[in-house]
Amino acid sequence: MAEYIPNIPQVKFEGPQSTNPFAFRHYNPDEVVEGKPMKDHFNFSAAFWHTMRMNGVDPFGSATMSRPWEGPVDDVANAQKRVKVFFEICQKLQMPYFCFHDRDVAPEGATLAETNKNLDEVVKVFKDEIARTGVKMLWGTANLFGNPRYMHGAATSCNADSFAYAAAQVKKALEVSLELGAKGYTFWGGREGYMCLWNTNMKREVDNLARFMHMAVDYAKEIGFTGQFYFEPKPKEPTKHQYDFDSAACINFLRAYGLADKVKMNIETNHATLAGHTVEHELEYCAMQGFLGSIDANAGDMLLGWDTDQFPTDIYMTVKIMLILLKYGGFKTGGLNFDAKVRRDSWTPEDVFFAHIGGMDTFAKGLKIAAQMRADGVLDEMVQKRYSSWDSGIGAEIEAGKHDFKSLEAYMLAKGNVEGIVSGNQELYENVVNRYIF
Ligand code: XUL
Ligand code: CO
Repeated sequence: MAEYIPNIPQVKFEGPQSTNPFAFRHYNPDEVVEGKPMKDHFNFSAAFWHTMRMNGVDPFGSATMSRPWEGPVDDVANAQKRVKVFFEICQKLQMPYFCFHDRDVAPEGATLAETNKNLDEVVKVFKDEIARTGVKMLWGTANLFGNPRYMHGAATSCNADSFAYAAAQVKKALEVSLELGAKGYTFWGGREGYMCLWNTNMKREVDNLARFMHMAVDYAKEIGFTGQFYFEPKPKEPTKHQYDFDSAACINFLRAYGLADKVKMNIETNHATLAGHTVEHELEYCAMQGFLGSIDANAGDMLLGWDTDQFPTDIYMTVKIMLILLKYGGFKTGGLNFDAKVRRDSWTPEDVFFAHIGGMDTFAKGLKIAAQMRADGVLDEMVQKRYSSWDSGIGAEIEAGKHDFKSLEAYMLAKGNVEGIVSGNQELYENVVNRYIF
């Protein structure tokens, strides 16, 4: 089969000593860690919207990216060719999964019917490429934010027609996800939020968002789509306040509206930091309540207050993520989707490869470090000791439900004061972690 980017080689594992920029130094897909091959710990996925559609436009300048395969017009034929290039990239990167929004992959037509027809034509190519390469769809989603019809939001719009159009779009996106064998479907709020509370009926908007998600869940059931639904939090951008602010807000929403058993969370690092959290905070919060579904792997820039969607290269971050994933038994349906883009001045196709290789390698090394830390059990032991007052005596009695305020007052009156307070040893913990990292 003819290659579209013949100058870029197949990326392979060459080991930590390799200096080949097109090789993995740590990501060795079949290497077994904690009883399963590395590749199954990650379920790495490429995001079509960034990998294939980001052209470098920003508010200050025009497109910069060189993408030699792109034709002069964005028609269906060009979109179909782009899909083939995408699968070549996935194959060369040993990327097992991909994700896309409906509008990433096919151009909009003059009517909804025409747009759906365009999508069908491109989906045919996806189907062939999936069969040819074995690269699979992690989750599908719909772009309910780009078109001006969604300027006030989609499911939370003040305009009922916008809601109806969005419903039609998600209906189609679910059918496509089913046809392509996607393992999930993600709701990201797009413009589901507000710019100004004066003009906003918050209750009506949030009620309608729940109504919308119920319709999606019901339709998935009707057509036999059994993929996992995910809700992806983001506190701000494009609106000043998104309703899916963070996992605590999202999980509360899912519980309040009867969606808790239908939808899990998709956590994105850069969204976590925009919310004033860390990704590990968000992951732990979801996981401890049984809502951890999938991860959008990227990183923000702490000096910039927006969603920079950079590739993850911070080993501390990947160690923390992998520790949580390992602790909770890993992904069931989700994966690590690189919702990340190269910088505007990293304009060559090669840069797309360097970016993904760096992300995959940083996670692979993070996994190995996390597994070693777990095998040695040092941190666990230290934390367990810190909480040991709960393992026997009064602590064990409280946790067994044997006490109330009156009995605890009696206990403290007899004892006089608190005993056994130990140091937090934060600096020691940090040194222990560093022992594994360098
Ligand atoms: C936007 C974002 C989206 C979702 C899918 O910030 O993260 O790309 O991941 O709609
Ligand atoms: Co995302």
